[in-house]
Amino acid sequence: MKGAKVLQVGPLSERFNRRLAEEYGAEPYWKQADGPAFLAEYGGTFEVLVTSARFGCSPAMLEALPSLRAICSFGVGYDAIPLEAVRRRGIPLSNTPEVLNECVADLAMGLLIDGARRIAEADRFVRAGQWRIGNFPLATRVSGKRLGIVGLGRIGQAVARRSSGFDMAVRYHNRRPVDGCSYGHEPSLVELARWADFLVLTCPGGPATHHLVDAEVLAALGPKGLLVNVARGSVVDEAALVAALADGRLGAAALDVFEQEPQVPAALLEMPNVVLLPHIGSATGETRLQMEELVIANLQAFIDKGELLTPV
Ligand code: 8YV
Repeated sequence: MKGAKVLQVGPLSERFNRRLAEEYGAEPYWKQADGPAFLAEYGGTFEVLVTSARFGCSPAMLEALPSLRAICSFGVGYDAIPLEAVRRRGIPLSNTPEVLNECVADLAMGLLIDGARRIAEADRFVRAGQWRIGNFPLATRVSGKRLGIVGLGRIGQAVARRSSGFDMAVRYHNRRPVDGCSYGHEPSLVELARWADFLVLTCPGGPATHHLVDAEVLAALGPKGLLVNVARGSVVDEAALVAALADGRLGAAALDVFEQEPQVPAALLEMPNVVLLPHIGSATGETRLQMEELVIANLQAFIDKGELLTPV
């Protein structure tokens, strides 16, 4: 595998782009003026693809890489990679699990507190000089409330751990109960939403969870409920979310992810009871560095031993 030809789909940090180019000779796909023509000419030479949760790999790109032997992706989610075709061709795929759990869970709690206590809205209130005119309206208590978690995986469990500091009751919705888990498993997402004050989404994206949170779930969460999404925009029916917020069937939403990033529905921009973030769950200097190191460790392990370190 020495000198494996590496193709990098999209730009990551400047530091990481440089490292991949200098140490692995990675070819920057995004810099090609005509991507498909480039793949038609050179696609057959690449053996390893470096990509990310954001850039993924289109089915057409996969097809244009007939010599591909491994994919190393930056990020934990791999819903932007055509998994079935990858598996069919026996191409191993690595992601960057674990290292981002704490930062994504921290952000979920931040969004939850912001959504309930209206922190960003109160900040806008002060900046607009409105404090001199009157008091900011009352918000919603965080401590002691009911937290519903959709997808109690590694990140969901990190959110649950944090919530104990706020004396919250926790229940979760997964397809199957998690072994040895003391939180209550709720097989019906609608029932979980009905029970919860705050519903936090930490499940994977992809076809299995597409529009899992629909109009019925949002109505069950209710006019006092708060939806927090740090998972994928695709998990929520965004049109139904906008409608539920617009007519008060849902209380509030705090969102780090959207269906068509970086597009955010215009209606949400106008709503005071909505917190909007630009997909920054894992975006801290510390975590992004660890994610880069884990991509490199996978790449190097594949070059040295033909095996990935954290295959999915
Ligand atoms: C991305 C993410 O890695 O890990 C994931 O699944 O969504 C993020 O951490 C980041 O946006 C780069 O694609």
